[in-house]
Amino acid sequence: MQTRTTPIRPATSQEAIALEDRYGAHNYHPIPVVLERGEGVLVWDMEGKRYYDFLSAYSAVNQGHCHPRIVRALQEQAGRLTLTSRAFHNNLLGQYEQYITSFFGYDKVLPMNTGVEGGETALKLARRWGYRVKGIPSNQAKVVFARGNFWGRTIAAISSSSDPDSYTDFGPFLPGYLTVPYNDLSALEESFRSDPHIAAFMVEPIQGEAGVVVPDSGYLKGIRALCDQYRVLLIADEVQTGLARTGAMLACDHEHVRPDLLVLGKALSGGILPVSAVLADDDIMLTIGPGEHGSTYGGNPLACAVAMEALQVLRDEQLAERAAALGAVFRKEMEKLMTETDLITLVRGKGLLNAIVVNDLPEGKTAWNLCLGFAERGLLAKPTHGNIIRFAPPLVITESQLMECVDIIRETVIAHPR
Ligand code: IF1
Repeated sequence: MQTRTTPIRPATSQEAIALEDRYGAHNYHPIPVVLERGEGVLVWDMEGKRYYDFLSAYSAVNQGHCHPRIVRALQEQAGRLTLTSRAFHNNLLGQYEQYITSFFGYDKVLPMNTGVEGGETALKLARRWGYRVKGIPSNQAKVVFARGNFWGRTIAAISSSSDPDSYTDFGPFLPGYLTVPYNDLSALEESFRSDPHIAAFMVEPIQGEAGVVVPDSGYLKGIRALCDQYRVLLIADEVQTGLARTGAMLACDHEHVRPDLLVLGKALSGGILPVSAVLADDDIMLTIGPGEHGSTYGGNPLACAVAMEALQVLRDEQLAERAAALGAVFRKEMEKLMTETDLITLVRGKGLLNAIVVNDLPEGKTAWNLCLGFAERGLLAKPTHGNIIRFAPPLVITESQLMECVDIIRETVIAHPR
């Protein structure tokens, strides 16, 4: 007979970690902190210790943890109607679609849930457009990616990855992909000239997981020009860089570049539930007809209510402007710190998406140990590739809070044994 079990409620962080270790897949290696509450830029662990969140769930919490307006939108809708599937209409989907397409200036939106579903949707739209508009022979469409990309964990996503941790022993991989070095326009043009069947180039305006790699100014404009010249669609993966994070509503805005397909996710819901979206004009979007793509939760009324409020908060609280101003302050402070220690060899970023490169090998432990030190002093961050630490607080952070965090970073770095 099945023994009735009720959830075992851990009393301490240690007990919570033990439960995860025993009963959960080991597909992450988190900083050993167990969070149970969040508000704005602050989070608290199970023992009540307070931290500044300097990761923002990889830029999904740009509006701050549990933003009251977004939570209220969730609560009001959750008691009314949460999911209908797309077998029927719902009263919020059209309102949301009009709102988000006018917000970003596109004809239409295809609503999905996770960022990688957004990327896959953009890939399918680009291939469809390639066959039905550009006239690429059936099943011969290519898509170009930049090396160092990260757009999720599905087989289609890792098939474009240059990171062995992402793709090793998950093959065979998706065909029809070409890769070029990031931030290299001549290599990109070379790939466009090498194959007449290229449908699209998918790229992050700043490479997040690669370690906040900011390309030369003019790179995005150069991509746009090459895509126009060779009739290749530009897919901008703004899942991490979008929604005010880099000091503009979109990272593409810094160079006034309009992608053909715009992929959004993460902060599109303010970190409340998975919401993603692909925006495009009719000549691309209408290549997919009824019943040819979708998902159970895509465009659900709960997501629509939350996403509309999350977008409005970005505007009302001028979070892009804040990110631009405070990001400049943060990088200046990090550059000052760089003169006080040889532990940091580089500071880079845009807006409040920044990173420091630590003076150690990628397989070294310095970055990890610094993050443990930050946590002890009340700041949460995590290394990306080995020796790079990403700093990305919620965009609602105040200047005095930011300076408190700069002090925590400085204290930890200076105190670190050399
Ligand atoms: C994990 C990384 C960041 C993304 C970009 C699409 C997606 C992501 C530019 C897919 C997702 C997440 C995935 C998450 C950790 C985090 C991450 F470290 F994995 F690489 F942010 F840099 N495009 N990034 O950054 O969105 O399907 O996850 O909603 O997998 O651990 P998703």
